[in-house]
Amino acid sequence: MDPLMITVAPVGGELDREQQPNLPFAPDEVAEEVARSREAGASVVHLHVRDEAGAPTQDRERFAQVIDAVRRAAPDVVIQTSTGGSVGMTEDERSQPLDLKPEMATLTTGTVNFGDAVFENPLPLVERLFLRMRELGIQPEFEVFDTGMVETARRLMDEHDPEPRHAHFDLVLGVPGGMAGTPQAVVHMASLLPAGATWSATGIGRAHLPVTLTALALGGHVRTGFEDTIHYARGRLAASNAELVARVARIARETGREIATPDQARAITGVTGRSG
Ligand code: KMH
Ligand code: ZN
Repeated sequence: MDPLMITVAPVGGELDREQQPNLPFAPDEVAEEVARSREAGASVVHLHVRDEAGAPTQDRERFAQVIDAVRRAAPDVVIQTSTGGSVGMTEDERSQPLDLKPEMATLTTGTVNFGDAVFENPLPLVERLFLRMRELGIQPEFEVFDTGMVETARRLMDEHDPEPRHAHFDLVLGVPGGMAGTPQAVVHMASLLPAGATWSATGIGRAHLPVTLTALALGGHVRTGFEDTIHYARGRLAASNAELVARVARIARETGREIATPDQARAITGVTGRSG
């Protein structure tokens, strides 16, 4: 089994401080959460950013500030920027952080209901984001919320990659409107991935632990953090992102699984070089 890659998603694009008072907004706050998560075992950070008022933004300059701060606080962590942003953002808004050439970026390969909203990812938009990532040497993490999104990722690679390339997926399960966050759903999704692909899993809200534990049992990787769950346990908010990361690392070590370093995470996911 590969060592366990833990991705921390410390900010998210949808939450506010009424839901989670410790949500980091300012660049230094985000950087501190990433550094503590890195110490606790995270090797990758999935980044969203907020403006001065704490509102979600995909602004390029704001991303540059946050990435700078993260680089100072946790120099070796793999930085993965979001292209999903928040529901309702335009393609132009969402694609801005790609200009900074992060090592990785997320790419959701289809549209999904997202609570009462719709996370819109029409195929032409997905294809444009994919091609831009290929052009800039950014490794996509395919965020798949249902089985059709796996097929679309496969099709994009088949159509556009002259040579087979490594594919890395994140199974995002438990979003209201998407696939259920059950062990059975993790097993089924993992069974559909292209041969040789690597994957992590993200359980949203109350699906967090069932999805996390199933991913660990199957030898997959794990994402955690406030974006995915604001709670540590039922009725108890998580104190920090690092607390959530530390729990995953602890369970993994208890079961004999090593924790990946950032360079091991680069090798696992097919990141080819540090550029961002
Ligand atoms: N905020 C969600 C609608 C991503 O970062 O690529 C989209 C999301 C996925 O968080
Ligand atoms: Zn995200």
